[in-house]
This record gives sequence, C-alpha cells and structure tokens, in this order.
Amino acid sequence: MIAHHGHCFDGACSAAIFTRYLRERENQRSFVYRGLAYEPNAPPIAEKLVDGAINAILDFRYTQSPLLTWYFDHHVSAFQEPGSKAHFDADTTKKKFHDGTYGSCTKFIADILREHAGWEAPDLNEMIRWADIVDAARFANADVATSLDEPAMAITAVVQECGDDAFCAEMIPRLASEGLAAIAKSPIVESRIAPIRERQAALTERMARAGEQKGVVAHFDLSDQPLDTVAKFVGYKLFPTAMYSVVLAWTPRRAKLSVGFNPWSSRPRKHNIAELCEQYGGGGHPVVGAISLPGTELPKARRVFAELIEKLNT
Ligand SMILES: [Mn+2]
Repeated sequence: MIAHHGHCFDGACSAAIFTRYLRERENQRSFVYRGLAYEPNAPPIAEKLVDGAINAILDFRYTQSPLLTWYFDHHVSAFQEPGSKAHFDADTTKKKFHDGTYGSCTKFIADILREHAGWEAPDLNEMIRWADIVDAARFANADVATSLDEPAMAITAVVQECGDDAFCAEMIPRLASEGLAAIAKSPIVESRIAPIRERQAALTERMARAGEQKGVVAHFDLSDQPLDTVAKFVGYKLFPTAMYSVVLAWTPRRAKLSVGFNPWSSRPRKHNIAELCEQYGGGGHPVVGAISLPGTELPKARRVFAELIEKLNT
C-alpha cells in the first residue's frame, strides 16, 4: 500500500517511481494507492496503513505506526505528532528518509534509491525533472508557469483537480511506465483538461481586467464576485515588470489576500512577505504569504489591500 500526498503532481510521481522500485527490486505485483490530504479534521495517517502489507508513506507527514515500512518526505513540517522526530531518528530499518532541502520528494526518492540500492530507472528522468520544477515552482518563466501546453503542466492540473484514489489508481502506474507526452495526449488527461483550461482562461481575463500596476506592485482586487482559487503566477505574466503582486479574493466564508514576490524579477526582493503578512495576522514564507479574514470583513480586507500596496512600494 502506497500512501502519498494526494491531488499533488509530486505525490503522484513519488508513488510512480516507488512502484517501479518495488516491482523491480522487491517483486511486488499489486499496489493500492491512497491519497493523503493536509486537512484539519483528517483521520490519523496510521489508520490508512494496511496490516500484513508493505506500507509506504511518500511526500507526506511521518507517523509512528509499527505498520509503516518505508518513508520518504521533503516537507520541513513532516514531524507533527508529538515524539515523531525522535521515533524517526531512532529507526534502524534504513527504510525511512527525510531531507527538507529537496525541491521534490520524487527526486529525493530517486537519489536515495540510487545511493542506497544502486537502483535507477533512466526512462523516468523526465518525470523526476518536472516533479522538481513543479513542486519547487522552479519554472523558467511566467509563461511556462501559467500554461497547460507543456505535458507535465497539463498532467499537474488534472492531478490537482481530479486526483482522487480512483484516478490515481490509473494515473500512477502510467507515470511509472510511460512518457509524459503520451499520457498528456491520452484520454485520462484529454477528457478532463477542457473545463480546467476554460476556467483558467476566464480567471486570466478577469485578472487582466481588474489588474493594475502601482510602482513595483501589480494588484488585483477580485472581490466583486466570489472566487475560491487564485492563479499564483498569472499576475507576473500580465505585469512582468512588477516585483510583487497582491491579490484580494473573496467568498462569503472568507476574504483572502495573497502576496508574492515575482520569482522572475530582475531586481532583488526588499521585503520579507511572511513578516509583512504577520503584521495583519497572516503568515507564509519570505517570498509568498497570505492573510485571511472572515468574509464579512471585506471593507477591512480592502484597507489592508491598499496598505500592502503602499508598504511594498516603500
Ligand atoms: Mn512534494
């Protein structure tokens, strides 16, 4: 049983490369895949593990369950349960690995299996390379980051959108044995990509209409109509000279301000976005952060929006 980060390209690719390894080195013939989600009320991971089977957790939090056989993760937040880091450190099976410096779990698994077991699958190198680009957002430019034309990007979008366990049971074995271009052209992706393309095009158009650049900040007040998901990199595609973007999205449940530094900016970042967001009760990373307010506090969110634009310009 392979439990992997669900609705995530890196999680699916991690499961694919590990499937190949178990097939070729441990003679495993049947696989069950379980997607795991970071949700406040998700059941404990240990409950997903199966008695009497080889159990692997990939690209997700560690668990102290004695049923866990293999473990690989690159999230710095992998050890959440009390005592889980000590439990991991005390493990002697040499089958549990964690390295928070990796851009993707897929590349981490590939490197560990090559170093520790002398195992490689060179035909998966393209998949490994793309998992590393997608999971660490190391895109060459804003066009690649926002387009669905690249096979890996189309597969990523479909996995994020439609990647439940039934879908992954079909997708993961294909990632383990076929090239990305062939998968992207086949019905598993083709039949699902059209509505994603349409929604993305509509959002890009809406951002183009609402967007303005003030100084070094591209800003998008999208609060006139409810909006759940924002596109992370579209703002930099529309305003390539902007150093920062600020997006205000609203639903009756919450108002959300997303703040980011343009990863393709030719100028160095001057603001720590995590610290900026913390001033308003939000948080994040130095290059990207967010602030959430109750949906009823839209006027306040609009004031914060204006203040963020000012602060990022000073
Ligand atoms: Mn990952």
